[in-house]
Amino acid sequence: MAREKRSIEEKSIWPDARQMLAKAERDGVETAWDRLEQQTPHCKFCELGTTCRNCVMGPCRISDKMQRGVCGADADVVVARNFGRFIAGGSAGHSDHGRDLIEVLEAIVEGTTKDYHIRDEAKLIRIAGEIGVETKGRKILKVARDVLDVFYGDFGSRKKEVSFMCRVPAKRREIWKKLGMTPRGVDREIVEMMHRTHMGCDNDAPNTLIHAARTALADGWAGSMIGTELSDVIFGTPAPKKAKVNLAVIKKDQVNILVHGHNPVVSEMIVAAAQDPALLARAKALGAGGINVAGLCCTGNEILARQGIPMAGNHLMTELAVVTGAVEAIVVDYQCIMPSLIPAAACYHTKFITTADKAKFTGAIHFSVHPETALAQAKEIVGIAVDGFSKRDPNRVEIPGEPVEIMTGFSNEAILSALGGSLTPLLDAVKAGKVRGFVAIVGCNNPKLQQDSCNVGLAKALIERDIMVLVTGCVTTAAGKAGLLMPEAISMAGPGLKAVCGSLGIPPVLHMGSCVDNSRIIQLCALIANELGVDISDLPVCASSPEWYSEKAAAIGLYAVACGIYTHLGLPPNILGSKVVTDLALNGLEGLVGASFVVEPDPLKAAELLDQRITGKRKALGLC
Ligand code: XCC
Ligand code: SF4
Repeated sequence: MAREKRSIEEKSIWPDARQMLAKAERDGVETAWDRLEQQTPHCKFCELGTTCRNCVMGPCRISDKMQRGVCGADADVVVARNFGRFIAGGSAGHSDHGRDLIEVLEAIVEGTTKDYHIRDEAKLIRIAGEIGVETKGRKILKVARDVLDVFYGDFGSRKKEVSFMCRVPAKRREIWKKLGMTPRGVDREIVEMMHRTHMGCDNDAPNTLIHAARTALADGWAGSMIGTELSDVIFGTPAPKKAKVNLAVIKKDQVNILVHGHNPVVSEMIVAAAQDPALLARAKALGAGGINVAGLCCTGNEILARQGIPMAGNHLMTELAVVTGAVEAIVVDYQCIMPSLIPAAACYHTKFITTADKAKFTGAIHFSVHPETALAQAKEIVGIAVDGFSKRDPNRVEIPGEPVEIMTGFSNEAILSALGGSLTPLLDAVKAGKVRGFVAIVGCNNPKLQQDSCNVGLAKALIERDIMVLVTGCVTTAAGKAGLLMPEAISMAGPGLKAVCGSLGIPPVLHMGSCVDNSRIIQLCALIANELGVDISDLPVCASSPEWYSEKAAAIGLYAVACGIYTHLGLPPNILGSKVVTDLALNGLEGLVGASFVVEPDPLKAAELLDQRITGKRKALGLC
């Protein structure tokens, strides 16, 4: 039986999405929601995680009737292997992104690029100090050379542990060591996961899952963390600033360029190129009032947090942004870019431009962007967008509503500086029960759920309970559109959180960046744990990904749990076909790493569960 057709109201909570969904229907543009209807019901075996395609004696499906694949693998082994590869995929995405930043830093050091610079030297020096690179009296480029060599080493297989293990609280390091969970090298853990899940290797589900956690930790404490830290070094560390969000940031009278994907390496260049006087003059000559760059998804988060570039939308808004009919070009790097954007763009005058050799799309205009030539290429790309303005059909343009104002830029450095340089005022507020705890709400949209209903519902329910919320990724846009990212949102918070945020002039929901920037959150947890002399699992801190869809979100969830952070998911991963794996995820991990997953689609029930967890942690710390 096919999934019931949902009304536009049931698809998304947002007026801008609803208006564009109606226009998409009129314009004949198919969206993710339409295709979900076609794809439903999904294959039950795949949903349960009990299909195996790891060799050609199969593919095999495991069920009560057929309890083993041709090789003899049972449901536990098959589910664990599939989940392990899922985690490897997510960890690979974040980490390969991190490596790209090392390569840009290398190009800076070697002088092969003039387009990128070290914008935050102080941060580079701080990082160097942490990872044991000599800084005293040395030129910044020499320090950078050594830092990037250490980071390249973190991807390899010669180390016993990745460099940023130096940030992990001692008790947590011990736990990982005992369990064989210490991440040694990014590529090594991912390769080992592929090896273990080949036929005839790791046939003990819990053992596979321990390695899955190690692979995820290599993402969190190396791949992603290197990505975040070097992005700050190269493009500047985010500081609080105001910006705007939703589809109305697309401007009727301007050339609109949307950047989509994850890495700031290209989007930062597009932002720079859009200020080029010659291109601006060309735009004016064609009757445009200017060149407007706005973000989508995580590369949007990167330039939003650092530069205050407006955010047009999150994952499920990407097709709908094109439906406005006012987008001259959509410029992408990699990850979370729906291939459906090619036919959607083709319905309008929108040019779809790819920039990464590892993420080409059939039918796109491709630029092989490299650090050596990035700005010149970005100017060429912006030029294509500008020229496209004359092809826009004004009769097909419809831009919904008004933009919403947000505050962004809460890096750990920014949070510390808002606190006057020390964590003490925040910890005092936690001890006094004014801020009862923290929940990081992260991740995506998933058309199986009403868009952003859970993301927003959970955030609101938590701040009401004096629990501060940290957001990254696609939850940012959701929180922003709901007005939660402004200091005025304290009116929706409980009395304690209201007082604390009010006196600091900050919102009760803080935007900490993109999905790789979840590394900021685990670093913050480590800082707090170290300050209190406890483990991360002792803190009144939880995580949640209410509307997740991607392999990367699963990797984030797993590294959060492995760090000792109780993690809520709005939808289960495809593991329910194995009792061993499911029990481990929901219960067994608690005994091993001091945290587990909990699955709950209802945001209010989820808030209650997270609140209970935080209450328990506060009690254990002797706080009321
Ligand atoms: Fe992708 Fe990062 Fe998910 Fe958004 S939140 S849909 S992973 S863009 Ni990362
Ligand atoms: Fe089937 Fe085993 Fe091959 Fe998987 S590895 S496809 S379960 S025979």
